[in-house]
Amino acid sequence: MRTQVAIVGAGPAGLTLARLLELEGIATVVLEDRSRDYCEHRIRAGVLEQRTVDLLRDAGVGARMEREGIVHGGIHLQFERERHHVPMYELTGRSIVIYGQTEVVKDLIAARVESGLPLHFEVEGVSVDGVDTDRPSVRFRQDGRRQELECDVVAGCDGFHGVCRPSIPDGVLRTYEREYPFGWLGILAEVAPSMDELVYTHHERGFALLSLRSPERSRYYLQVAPDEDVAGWPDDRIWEELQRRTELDGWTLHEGPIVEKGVTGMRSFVSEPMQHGRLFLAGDAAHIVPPTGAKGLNLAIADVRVLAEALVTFFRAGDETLLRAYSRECLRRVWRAEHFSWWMTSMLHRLPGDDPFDAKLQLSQLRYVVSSETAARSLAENYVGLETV
Ligand code: FAS
Ligand code: PHB
Repeated sequence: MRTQVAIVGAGPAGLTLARLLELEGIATVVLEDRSRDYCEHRIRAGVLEQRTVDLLRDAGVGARMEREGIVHGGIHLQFERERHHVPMYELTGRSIVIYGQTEVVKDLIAARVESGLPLHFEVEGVSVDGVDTDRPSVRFRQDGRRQELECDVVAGCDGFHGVCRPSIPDGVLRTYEREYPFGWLGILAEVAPSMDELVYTHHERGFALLSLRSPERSRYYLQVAPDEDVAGWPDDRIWEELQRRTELDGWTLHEGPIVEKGVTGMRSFVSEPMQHGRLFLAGDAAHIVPPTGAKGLNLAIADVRVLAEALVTFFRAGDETLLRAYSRECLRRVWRAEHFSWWMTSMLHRLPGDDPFDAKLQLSQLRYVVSSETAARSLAENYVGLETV
């Protein structure tokens, strides 16, 4: 087998890169170790920046997103039993769109299948070789048969636990990491959302987030211990805790059947550089952010926007200038998102030790954000996504 770009991973990064290169006539093969059903139903992100929405629409995969996506012009911050609106559209001229990552992945897979281009699910034993040469290759097994995919470039879009980053020789990468002493218990409930826009809540019992997936389906989160056992959280306990953390005079949190629940840990992580020889890392394969800033998915798309442009120049004109600058170009945006995600996380979560000084600082920061247009605009422009960084 031979192609121009071997893409490892069929998440948002890999599938979007495949689509962008398809539109430029560059040959790709996508290799994914899980099933199509798994990829299309793994519940993750829910917030798309305007830049992401524009890219997906311009790439011809945004029709259903335009129909079903829900446009929001702001978010709410709640603390000390007060709920304050941050009018992001008013402050920045940009909105966000609520459209689940599962739906983005379904749309991208459907487009790939419709184009009839190679997308192999349930491959096994993927390994990357020869990235220090100009003829790298990816080995894998499918249906028990060993295969070797020769290519010019490998795109490592295989997430935090993938094989591409570890295939870079020791001593090349510098990593930066912070694990948080808490995680999120997320639920998907068959009940209409009880709020018009997302509500981020600071509470002495812990953080809570009220989000949604559609007018009929709510997506809510509770701060829990990083190793919390979801078995200890029957539905009535989840609703009781959500009620306590988000209570507000004159407002009701409506309950309904919980159809999915799970606990996810939180970390900040960056691996530099995001490239080595003919291997280029994109998305969670290179960096992780705590989901408080709703950046993970958007950052993955931002990476492959840069990578696609660099690969087009390389294959069209044999010019490697943009490819050599790929990591430097991406890392400015990555670190801006890392800082913003850390800042939102530190401001809103109950910190270990319950130091009253920490809580006072958090409340002062929140009060400042909702009372100063300058502070609110700073939060808003980071949240909706910066055009330039
Ligand atoms: P992904 O991890 O999505 O995709 C990588 C793909 O590579 C996967 O399909 C995987 O199966 C495949 N793969 C891995 N190893 C492979 C191998 N050896 N061979 C072939 N394929 C391989 N972000 C937000 O903005 N908001 C959120 O609320 C949010 N919640 C999250 C919850 C969880 C549990 C997790 C893990 C992440 C969450 N994120 C959230 C972040 C998430 O949305 C990521 O940023 C986003 O999926 C990044 O996309 P990719 O880089 O494509 O990586
Ligand atoms: C979600 O809807 O899943 C979501 C929204 C905002 C976040 C994180 C997750 O910051």
